Amino acid sequence: MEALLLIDIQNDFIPGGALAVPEGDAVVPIANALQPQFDLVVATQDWHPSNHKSFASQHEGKKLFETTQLQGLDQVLWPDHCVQGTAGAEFSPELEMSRVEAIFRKGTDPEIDSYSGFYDNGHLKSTALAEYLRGKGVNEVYLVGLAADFCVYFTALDALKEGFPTYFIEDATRAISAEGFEKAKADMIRKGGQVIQSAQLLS
Ligand code: VGL
Ligand code: ZN
Repeated sequence: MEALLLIDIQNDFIPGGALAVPEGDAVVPIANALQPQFDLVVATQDWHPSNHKSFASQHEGKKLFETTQLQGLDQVLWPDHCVQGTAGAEFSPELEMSRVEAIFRKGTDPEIDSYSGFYDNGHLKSTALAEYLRGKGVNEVYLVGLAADFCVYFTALDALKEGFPTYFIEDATRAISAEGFEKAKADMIRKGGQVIQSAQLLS
């Protein structure tokens, strides 16, 4: 049983959005084309309250993209993004949603960020995505979406920790930073993740 996880394919991560990932829109047609190849399709949704502490706007005197400490963890301060109920938090209107069986929301606790679809950044609270996937009989996880160097990367690391063979579909992701992505990719491979291209699945 193979699951495709659509990570944070939301308007705010697409050009024109509040935290636009360069070429983020390019992942949508690939994510759509891949879906029929999978037994199960699940999406994650970054879903922050407007006072989320990952927002630079919540820290007086701090600049966008500066790193600070939150709950004892390094925290990049982002522009306000994916605020609950706003258009920016919605999935891309071009994303096929008819086969998405479940949506896992994350980042709802204002005190801690949550890049992975499985846990918050401190691994304090689970979304139960791992249990859901096991309950569905999933034994391989494939990842697409945004951003390659943050939420897709951290979701991949947790999928590996949870024991799922994990495939990162590189051309169906885009990164915030090219440099950050190279490090993330090397780390993921070192930890047993497989980096593949969508063409290996589409034929
Ligand atoms: C993300 C930064 C902040 C992501 C979410 O989806 O990669 N990045 N929140
Ligand atoms: Zn976020």
